[in-house]
Amino acid sequence: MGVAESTGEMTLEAYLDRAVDAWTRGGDATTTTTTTTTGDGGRDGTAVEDAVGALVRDEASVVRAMARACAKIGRVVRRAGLSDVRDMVEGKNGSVNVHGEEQAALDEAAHDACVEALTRDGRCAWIASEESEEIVRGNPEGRLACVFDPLDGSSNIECGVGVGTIFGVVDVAAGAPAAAVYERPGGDMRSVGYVLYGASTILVLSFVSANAPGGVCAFTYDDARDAFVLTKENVKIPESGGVYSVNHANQDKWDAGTRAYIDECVATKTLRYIGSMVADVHRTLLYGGTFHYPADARNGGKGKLRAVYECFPMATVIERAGGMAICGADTRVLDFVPTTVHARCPIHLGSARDVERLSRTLAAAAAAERSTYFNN
Ligand code: AHM
Ligand code: MG
Repeated sequence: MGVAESTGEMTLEAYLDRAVDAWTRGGDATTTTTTTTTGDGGRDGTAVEDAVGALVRDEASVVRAMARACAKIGRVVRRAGLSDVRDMVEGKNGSVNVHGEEQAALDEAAHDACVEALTRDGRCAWIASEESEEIVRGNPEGRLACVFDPLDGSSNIECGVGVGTIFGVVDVAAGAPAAAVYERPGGDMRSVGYVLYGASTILVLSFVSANAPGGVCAFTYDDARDAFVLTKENVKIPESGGVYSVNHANQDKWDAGTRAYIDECVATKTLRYIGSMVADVHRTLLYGGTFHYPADARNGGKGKLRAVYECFPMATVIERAGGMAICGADTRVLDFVPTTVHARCPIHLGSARDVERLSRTLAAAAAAERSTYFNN
């Protein structure tokens, strides 16, 4: 299935140490190989390199903080049926989140766990969450920002379906305003990842340093060691796949191109739709095929999913694994520039050959629509 397995017992901690160390020695921080940049095989110690090195170390620290928060969230999610947690699942906390949805106490607890871990870590200048209207101020001297959806798909939690945390790290200049977190294309994301709380707890991570895109790795949480352990390196999405994933109930609200592509999928592929983005995208990453949340007639034709902390990290993982992610016929998700931190964008992602075909279908439908318009 296009995945290089590596069952070494390396923990996330050790992986990040190795990555930082490899960068310091002059290599791609996300692999074990190093490249020589100076006569003695190390960095040349310029001020610029020192600054980048500090950023790489800070970034590793932010990823560690998110992983710690996710381990905590995973332990709570796993106990979802037990009385104390059930009260959090069922108990709406009386407030409504920024999207007008009733906010469950569990979403809020997951948000708090992430904010607390990042605040304690102290490397982030800004912290943006699906569950917070405002972007949270961190350390004003920090150069990084972390964006996340603390508990995506939480409406599925009572039936035991996989839910997840999605996150991304961006580099903001020291002293930059909160808007620096989102007024930029999705392609600016550095480290990205998600944690799937499913049959096991899986962290999928692409750690970036020195602005070189890292490979995609998967870690499985080991309760006994309270650690994420590296279980797959260099994950690659298959070039095409036999599965498509979309909420068919919305089909009458899609544009003609999306309908045409999905009609083709109905005839040639198998449908799998959990309704939980992390679980649906994780399956797509491993088995290939496509996942869609298209623009539809609701939400001003923008789709449902949020650009900054849902679509961008997921699109980045998929692209770094060799796949594609588009908003429309010829627009990459990672070229989209949001105007608010909670902006929505349409998303189609998955195997490169399948998404290319979709892109051609969308373009053909748009051209047909234009010619009908001009001929009438
Ligand atoms: P949430 O952020 O409120 O949990 O909503 C996001 C979820 C995604 O996980 C999933 O892809 C999508 O909503 C499913 O939406 P729908 O029920 O409209 O198919
Ligand atoms: Mg969400």
